[in-house]
Amino acid sequence: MIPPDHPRYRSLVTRERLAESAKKGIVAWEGLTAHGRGEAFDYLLGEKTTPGALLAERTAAALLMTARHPVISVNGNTAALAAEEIAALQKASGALVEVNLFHRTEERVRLIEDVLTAGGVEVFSGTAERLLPLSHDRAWCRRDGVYSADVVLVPLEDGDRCEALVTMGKTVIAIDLNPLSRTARRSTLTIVDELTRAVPEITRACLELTREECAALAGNFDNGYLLAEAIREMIARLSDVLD
Ligand code: PTJ
Repeated sequence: MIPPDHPRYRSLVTRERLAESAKKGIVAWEGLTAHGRGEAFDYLLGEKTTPGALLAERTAAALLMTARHPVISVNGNTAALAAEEIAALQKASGALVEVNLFHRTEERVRLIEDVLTAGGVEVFSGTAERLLPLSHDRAWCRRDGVYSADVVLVPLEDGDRCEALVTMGKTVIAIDLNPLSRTARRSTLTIVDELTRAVPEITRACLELTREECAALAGNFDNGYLLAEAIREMIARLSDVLD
């Protein structure tokens, strides 16, 4: 039992949720270490959405709203932490939601689809094929899903698939607390924020932005600047601690 008055209550509950999901086979064991890495970077951000992240989230909404065929690609960590938030984003943006895993087994795909469905997501679950130019199992996707998408949102991604998707001409939006990761650097747009803060902000922006605002944001962003802003936030926070 985690007492609600514990100063790290939210963080401890999240860990507990991930550990339980790992025991059920929803989250890969490796997903626990990925979460720990994310938490460390979130400390450096002060565990809050920075102005640069908010701009990236509004830009992500604009890209999803102006897309021909937007797809949200979901893995184990994302399903365990944010199934309901993904359902709300799907409703606001009209994007397809597809499960794509790094540590892929048919059983995990089914378990994760069930978690998403229970959270209110309409899962796109046609037959997967090995369609992406990758030697690992993230190559598996659906022909009418990620494969034919023009914009793909990839929370907690690996750099290889980002690169492959970008090479295929797709706009790739990553959510990654580590602004130095290959994923962050290879994506078209990177949101340096925690998943469960980022997704509701994207949803809010999908519901609020006008058509003109979407066009302006989607047509004019600089990922290098957004990544530099995230690093500047971390440096500023570290400097404050030293002062
Ligand atoms: O479910 P699977 O089989 O597809 O596997 C998923 C994992 C996460 C294990 C797989 O994609 C993986 O190995 O990811 P990486 O390469 O460790 O990258 C995960 C990135 O996400 C790291 O850079 C973390 O900093 C970041 N991250 C972790 N938790 C969060 C996060 N970013 C935002 N919000 C989080 N909650």
